[in-house]
Amino acid sequence: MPAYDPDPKMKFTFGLWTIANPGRDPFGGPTRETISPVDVANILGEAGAYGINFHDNDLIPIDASPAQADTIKKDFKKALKQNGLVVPMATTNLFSDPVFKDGAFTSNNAKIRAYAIQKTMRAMDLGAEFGAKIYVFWGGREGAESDATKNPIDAIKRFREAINFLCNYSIEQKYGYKFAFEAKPNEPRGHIYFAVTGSYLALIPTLDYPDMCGVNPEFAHETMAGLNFVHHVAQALEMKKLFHIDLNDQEMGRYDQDFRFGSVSYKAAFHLVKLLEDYNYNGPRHFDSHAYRQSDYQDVKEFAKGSMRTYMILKEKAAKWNADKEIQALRNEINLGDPNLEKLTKKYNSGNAKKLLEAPLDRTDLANARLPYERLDQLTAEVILGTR
Ligand code: GCO
Ligand code: MN
Ligand code: MN
Repeated sequence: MPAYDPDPKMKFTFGLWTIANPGRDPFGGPTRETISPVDVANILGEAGAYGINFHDNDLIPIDASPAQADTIKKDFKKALKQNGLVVPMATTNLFSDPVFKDGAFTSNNAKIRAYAIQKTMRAMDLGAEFGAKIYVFWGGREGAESDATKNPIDAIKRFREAINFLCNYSIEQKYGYKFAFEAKPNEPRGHIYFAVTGSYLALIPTLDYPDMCGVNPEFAHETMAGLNFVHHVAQALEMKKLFHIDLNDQEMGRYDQDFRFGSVSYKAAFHLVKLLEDYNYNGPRHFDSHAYRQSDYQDVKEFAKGSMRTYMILKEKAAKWNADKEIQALRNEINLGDPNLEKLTKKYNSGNAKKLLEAPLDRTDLANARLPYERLDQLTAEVILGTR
């Protein structure tokens, strides 16, 4: 029986904000006591994680004095070292403070937009101090409840301008950051701009430094909107734009639940892990999820261990699926090649077009090809359920 221990090569990370989440929700206050960044490092060290990510204010409270900030940083660095943890990603809190109530980079107020950029520059300095190489942008407050309040075209232009500015800052400071944009359809705003991962994939080629920029899709976010998360990740992977990923779980059509990875949709989680492993994704696998509000910190540690363990189990299942003779035979049966036709359609030229128009393709005949998808899906289910 394999141990399913977290493999450092998987780069399993958690957020300071996730492990230290005290169980607050919109209807009730904290159910767990407040813990420090050092406590989080100790929990994650014991759980066997690879790293910790943070927003600027997860580590340094927004109103901390420079002396307090120094002490916090010193203590946290020590705890990271003791627990063998790294900080691969950093980000900015551009959503909690009332100043961002109507957006940060897309605010209607030029001073607030400038403040958001300034706060991000400082947060980038902080991340770099801890060795972070990925910088996440989640525009939690970039949106609107009423389109009477903000021009959505201006919002796109303002967002682009801020990112171009910050790319230049990173380059000038030699931070070597890769930027990763995280989409979400709504919550906390009624509507958030750049609602799905594909929105950012479309924005990136319009930026000044498209090579520096990619995406950080989150399982819960496309799923909330009833979309297929795996397909969004596939598009990012195919475009070589998957710089980071937020793993969690979510029921469709609900609020942003941020459940433990693999706790709801085993099948979607399986296909996601299989996609990441088949295509050798080698960025961090970040769990952006929260333990149940009922849990104490001992149970939060179980939540962290469980997230990584489920990934390792599904990784093994994906390898089983790939090695399964019957599954592979079915895959060969349904993927019908035709070297001559494929050569014709690979590249357009008038000769190929003429040949294609003349090709004898009988639709009634073609429709008769067998597609035993019930069998294939059942075999997939059995691999996941452990009977194969
Ligand atoms: C959410 C978001 C956030 C971001 C985080 C990093 O669940 O609403 O995913 O957790 O990922 O703020 O930018
Ligand atoms: Mn989320
Ligand atoms: Mn997230």
